[in-house]
Amino acid sequence: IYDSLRGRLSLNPAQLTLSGITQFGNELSQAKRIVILACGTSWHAALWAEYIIEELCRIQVEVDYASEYRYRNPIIEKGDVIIAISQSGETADTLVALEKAKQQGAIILGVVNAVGSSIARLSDAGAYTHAGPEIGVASTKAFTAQLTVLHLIALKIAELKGSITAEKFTQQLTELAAIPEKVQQILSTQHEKIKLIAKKYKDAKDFLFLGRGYSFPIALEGALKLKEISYIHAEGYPAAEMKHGPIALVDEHLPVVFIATKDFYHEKIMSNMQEIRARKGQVLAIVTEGDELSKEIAQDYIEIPAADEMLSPILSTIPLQLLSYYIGVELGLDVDKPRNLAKSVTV
Ligand code: F1P
Repeated sequence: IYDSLRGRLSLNPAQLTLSGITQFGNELSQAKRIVILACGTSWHAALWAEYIIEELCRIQVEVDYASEYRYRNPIIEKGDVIIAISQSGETADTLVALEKAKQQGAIILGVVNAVGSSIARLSDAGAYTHAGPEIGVASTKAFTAQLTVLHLIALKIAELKGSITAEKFTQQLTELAAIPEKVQQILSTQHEKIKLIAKKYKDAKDFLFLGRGYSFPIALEGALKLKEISYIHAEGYPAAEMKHGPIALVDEHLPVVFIATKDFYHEKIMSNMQEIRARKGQVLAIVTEGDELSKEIAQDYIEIPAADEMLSPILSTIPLQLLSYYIGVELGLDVDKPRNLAKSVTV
């Protein structure tokens, strides 16, 4: 993960060429709407990109499961741009959805890992994530690479559109360039702790993952990784939705994983954690280093370095992936080849 991120980050804004994207610079900067299509983990990257593109570029974004899009009668209008996200580049649902959008005249930009794959070939242009092959079936480093590349694309569109200042552009690139070092820090300082936490929670039958704003898609991804690798039932929700139903699930047997890093929503997340504690749920929180208050509320916590609130989700993903991995190992499962899952779903 570290190398894949480090390889392509530069502090020099002039080097943010993204030629595949700039080729359609006019279409993108004038787009009325961007529709992002993907499945599984890639769909979570799409959801995160919705928040980032709307924030930085002020363009309306719609995110859809390719597996649904292909079966409905979607509306594509002149001025819409489609972004397809796929690790394998071979996911049949995504391919069929893109063929459908293409027939309606949409421009397709691919954010794909596998060079020369079917989705890459079908796309008019795009940006490869170049994360290297995933060794296991479940998407992990491809996901953090997707977030990185989608952030770069959002910055490029924002630059072309003039929707952010030069200072903001440079600040975001600088923050992004600092991410690999912080990932490395998490890997070297939190590893052992995550193993112990995995041992403690391995027998839980259900998990809830909660996050707000930019961290909400990460809560969904944390839950999916646990299902895929450890076969434990898990649900991800926006933390604010908890009171609209999922709170009924909370008792002393339910671990609730919070992405509780310091951001705009932090106060609210802390009160959500207290609500869970008050109902005897077990709180495991991903917190920003040195955030003593959050550490006090949670029974267990994993610390990650402070980062820009848009980019901190890249960091919180790492401990969640490790948590699923170590729970799977504790349960004696083959974490690289989970049952029933295929590396690329081609049917
Ligand atoms: C989509 C996906 C993966 C998942 C599994 C099945 O793949 O749902 O996210 O981990 O491998 O396929 P892709 O289109 O990103 O290759």
